[in-house]
Amino acid sequence: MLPAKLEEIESSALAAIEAAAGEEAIEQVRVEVLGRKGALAAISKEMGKVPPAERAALGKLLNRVKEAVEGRLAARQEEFAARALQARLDAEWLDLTLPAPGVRMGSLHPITQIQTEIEDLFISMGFTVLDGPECETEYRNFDALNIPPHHPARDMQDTFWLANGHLLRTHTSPVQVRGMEKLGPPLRMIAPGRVFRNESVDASHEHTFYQLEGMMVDRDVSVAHLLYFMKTLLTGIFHREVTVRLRPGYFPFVEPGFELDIACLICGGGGCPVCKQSGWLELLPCGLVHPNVLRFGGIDPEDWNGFAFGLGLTRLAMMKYAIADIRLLQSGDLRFLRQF
Ligand code: 2NL
Repeated sequence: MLPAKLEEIESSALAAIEAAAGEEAIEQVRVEVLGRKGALAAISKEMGKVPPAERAALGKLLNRVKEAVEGRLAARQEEFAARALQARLDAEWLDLTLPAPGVRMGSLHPITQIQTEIEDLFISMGFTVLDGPECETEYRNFDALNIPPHHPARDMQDTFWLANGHLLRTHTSPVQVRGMEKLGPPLRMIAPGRVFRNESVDASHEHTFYQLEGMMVDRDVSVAHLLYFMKTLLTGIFHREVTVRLRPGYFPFVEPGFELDIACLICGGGGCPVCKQSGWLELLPCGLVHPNVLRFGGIDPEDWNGFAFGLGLTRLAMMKYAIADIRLLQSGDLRFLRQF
């Protein structure tokens, strides 16, 4: 009778182990079958009543059942442990060959790119790159440039005046005035930087924009020198030969003064909306430095003369990259900036 009971315990224990859904269910089977008050312990207690002749065989059977159940328990336990490990591996799986997410290379602002390119070109021709304050005196921004006291540029409408009587520079010319004072003749310098005009902002006007001015002072500088450097500058900017024309232009700080136009880059001179059908783009005001300006800079115009020019970096960036709205350049909008 006991052997049959043992067989019954074994088969129901093995069935329970197979059916167990997890480690807890298995532990329950272990307690019920192998535990101190379990089914096999109960059988052991009854061993005393078994006739001695059958006792050895029964003991053997008991051990076999015990080992069989223990063996299956251990195997199932391992299976559950392996399954749990696999689930964790699946959950934590990483493809280490993927590029790291969210890492994006930054880039220089389009105006900075153009500025750096032009700086490198002038450095290669012996020019010094100068920097100066954005807040300037009326003297350096206007008087020293031969701009008369009642010139419209000095008007409240055009200039940001500060409470202390100083102003936000309206061009980078004051940096060049400082350059003349500091370097003395002969000199070659450029002054790139941020300038300010008191203007209503729209798609083509900003109160803040970028300019690059340049000047060379030496003995017997002529319009031929000016033209040579301007053509070299334009070839450097556009990476090709450009056709230029000079028109007279008036600026108080140069005499003679010129407007340098280039043949339209879009239509090549035939006429299109970009050049307003004229075939020409106004690009580079320039001229020979006015003797008064040299004098204000501490340079004797009897011994020295020079040329100067002003280049709108903001306008150049808009032309180069076909940017329709000037406000994009200072918007900080990453959708715009990531294109460069
Ligand atoms: C402009 C102005 C020009 C200059 C700027 C200059 C500076 C000194 C002396 C003489 Cl210190 N000239 N600068 C010369 C010619 C034209 O352009 O508003 N350009 C966008």
